[in-house]
Order: sequence, then C-alpha cells, then structure tokens
Amino acid sequence: MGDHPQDREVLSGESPGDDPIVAPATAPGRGAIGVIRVSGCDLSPLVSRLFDFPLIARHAHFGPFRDAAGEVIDQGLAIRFPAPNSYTGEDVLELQCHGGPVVMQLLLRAVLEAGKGLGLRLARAGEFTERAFLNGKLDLAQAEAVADLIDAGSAQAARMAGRALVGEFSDRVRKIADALVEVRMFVEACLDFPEEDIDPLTQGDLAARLDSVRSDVAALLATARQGALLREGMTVVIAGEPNVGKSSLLNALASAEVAIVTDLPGTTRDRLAQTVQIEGVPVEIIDTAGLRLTDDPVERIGIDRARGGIATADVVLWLADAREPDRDEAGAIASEAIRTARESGAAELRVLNKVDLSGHAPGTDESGRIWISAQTGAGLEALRGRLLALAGWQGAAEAQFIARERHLQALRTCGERLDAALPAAADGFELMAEELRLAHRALGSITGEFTADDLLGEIFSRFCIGK
Ligand SMILES: Nc1nc2c(ncn2[C@@H]2O[C@H](COP(=O)(O)OP(=O)(O)OP(=O)(O)O)[C@@H](O)[C@H]2O)c(=O)[nH]1
Ligand SMILES: [Mg+2]
Repeated sequence: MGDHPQDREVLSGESPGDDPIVAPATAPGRGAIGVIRVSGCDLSPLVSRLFDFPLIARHAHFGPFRDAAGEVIDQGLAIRFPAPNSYTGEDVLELQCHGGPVVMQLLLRAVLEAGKGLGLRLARAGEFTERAFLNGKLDLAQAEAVADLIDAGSAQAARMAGRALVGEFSDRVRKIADALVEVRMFVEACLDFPEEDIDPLTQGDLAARLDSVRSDVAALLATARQGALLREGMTVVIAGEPNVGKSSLLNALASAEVAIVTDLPGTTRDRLAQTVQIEGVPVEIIDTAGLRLTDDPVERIGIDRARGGIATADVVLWLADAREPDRDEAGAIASEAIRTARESGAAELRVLNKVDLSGHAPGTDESGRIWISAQTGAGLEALRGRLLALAGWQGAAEAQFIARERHLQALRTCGERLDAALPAAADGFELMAEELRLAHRALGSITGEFTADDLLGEIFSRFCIGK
C-alpha cells in the first residue's frame, strides 16, 4: 500500500537507542543467584575490560568477578550472547553471581565502572524488552505478554500469557490483517484506475470478503475479552446496612480473616480490599462501612469511602439479612449509594446473608437473588458463579491467550471502521478506502506496527527494571 504516505509512518519510531544499558535482571532481595544483564550494540570493549580472556558466544565461563581495583567481589558465570541472537537483538552480557542485595550492588557498580567512557548507563524500566521490540525480536503484543507473564496472578493467567508470548494472539491479528490488506489492495486498485470503470462492490465478492474479515474480528474480540478478564479481573464492592455480614462475606470469599467481624453494627470504618481468584480470574473484593445515618465522624468518612468504592466497581453486591429479604434500604445514605451505583453503570447483585438463620434454601431464587451464609459457606458457589457470569467469563476453555483493554479497544475500533466501510462506499470509494485504512491501522496498533511513541513509552515504563 506504498502510495499512502500515512502507511509509511513508522510511528514506533526512532532507531533503537545505542547506549549500552545495564540492570539487575533478578528481583531485589536474597536469592541463590542474581543476574546482571548488559545490552548494547557492541560490548567487546566492555567485555575486555571486565575479563582478561575472551568470552566465547553463548558459553558459560566460570570465574571470579573483580572490581576496578582488581579485588574479588564474587565468582560466578559470564555468558555473552552476540547480536542478533539475544533477547534484545543487541550484544548481551549476563553475569550470574550470588543473589545477595549487597553483592549485586557491588557487581553492578563494578560493571558501571568498567563501562565508563563507553556510555554505559542504568537501564530504564522495560528498556531491554523495548529494545527487543524495536529490533523486531518481539511484537508489541508479545512484549506485553512478557510483563503479563511476570505479573500473572494465577496459573491460568500465566498459561494464557505464555501463549500470547509465543505469538498465538499476534498470529490471529496478523491473519486478519493479511485478509484486510487484500481487500484494501483491491479497493485501491479500483481507485487508481477509475477509467476502467470497475464498481468494486460488484467485483471480487468485496462485500462477502469484508463480511468475513468483520466476523473474524468479532470472534477475536470475544476471545480476547476472556483473556483480558484474566488479566484485568473485576472489582466487586460489598455494600449494605451495618451488621448484615459484609466483612464476614469478604473473609469467606478470601478464606482468611481479612476484616474484623463483630456483632456490633458499625464495626467496619475503612475500605478493605482483597483480591481472590475465582477460576483464575482475579476478583478484587472490597468491604465497606455499613450504610447508615451516623454522627460518628469516622464512620461518616467510611461511608463516603464506601460510596467512592461503589462508583468505581464493576459489580455492587447489595447485602441484606436473609431474615428481612424485602427490607428496603430507604435511608437517605443508602439511597444515595444506590444512586451512585446506578450512575456508574455497575452491575448489581442482591445477596441475602445469614440464610442459616432464615430457614430459606441457599442458592439463587426465582427473582435472581442469591441466598448465602457467610458463616457456613452455603450458597457461596452460586455467588461465585454469578460474579463470573456478570463479568462475562465463559470458562477457562474459552480463554486462549492473555489480552489487555488496549487490545479490546483496538479490535472494537477495527470492527467499527469495517462496519462503516460499506456504507461509506455510497459517498465515494475514497471514503471506503479510508475506513479500511483506519481499520487496518487499529489492528496494526495491537502488534505495534502502528503505535505512537508515547503509548510505547507508557507500555514499557510499566515493566520492572531489568526486564
Ligand atoms: N448466623 C450467621 N451470622 C452471621 C453470618 N454472617 C455474619 N454473621 C454475624 O453477623 C455479625 C456481623 O457481621 P459482620 O461481618 O461484622 O457485618 P458487617 O456487615 O461487616 O457489619 P459492619 O461492619 O458493622 O457494617 C457478626 O456477629 C457475624 O458473626 C451468617 O451467615 N450467619
Ligand atoms: Mg464490616
């Protein structure tokens, strides 16, 4: 599509930085080994200052590590990965020493010392992976999967991140992009040769091909949504009148005594959050102060915080006492909280606790209310299942790879542009071609073909140092 200058914008930009960079690659703290990693265009001068023997490519050399004064710091392994066969695609040197914070600091300082005059500096967060991306070792979705694998909060999330890392997500994006490129080439060929007087709509099954691309995008979006749930999870706020068992429910879901429980109404003052895994989906559960009119200034702040939590929740779980299932929380405070929930567009769930005292059966009733006992655990499975359903979780089998909100947004944009493409043809094929170009661009932003520099900076800055 070379005749469209927009397509040539290599927004991902500037050539990879040339400065050699160094950082600890292992987590801070004590460990059996610690790794310090260096990356740069040519590390030969640095290597020859650090070692008095040559390092054979990809061989583990065992020996002492010394500081600038020649004093031994530690002994360990040095491995050199000459460009381009390394994580970053540049020359990489890895030093494996003992994993103590002080020995790591000493070794890091010795490397920086040896790198004086060679431009060696400490790496920024994510800079190794950013270079890997800029050197074409990974695409952007794969680079994000590196961070998601490290941050995975469940085995399920880790497995799905692993699959995105090896490129399963990117491959699906690319397949759709290839089909879209064909459609674009056809439409643009018609534009380039208007004298041929071809009507693109009646030629080459254009509508059918667009349709098939459109449904591939929809299918990928559905799968990616599952993957994003595994990563982003959901936030559930437990709200209700004092003493109905909100804190007990948090403890029951977390299987831990996270919150203080007493039979005194007004026990909880602060917001308390705990993330639990339900089928591998991270669910942040927030316990709040009971909603009631009060003169206690501390409790009032707690109630304000409860409303703040409600405003940002994905699901508001209204908890009430099963012995008074039809009680209306008509108090001014409660109705304000209910209004907050409605305005924020959170899903709402009515849950009746202390079913053990009520004689009612646990589980979901015909009006969709869930009867539970935080104390005995009755009905909690139904509640967990309902929370996952509200989040749109379709089960582990439907999740194929991890994804991010950014990817969902790009797929949605792509879908909208494709939807607009055919109708746009009525006003001219140039407009149609433009919609297709924008659809293509949205897809390309997932893998980083078209991604603005500031977005890249933002993505990589969330990585840890040394990654
Ligand atoms: N029998 C029975 N008692 C429960 C159940 N859940 C909670 N309780 C009791 O109800 C009382 C209040 O529980 P909490 O969890 O502190 O209630 P809360 O809604 O957090 O109360 P505030 O923090 O004051 O708003 C405690 O004595 C709990 O032991 C339940 O399912 N069955
Ligand atoms: Mg409480």
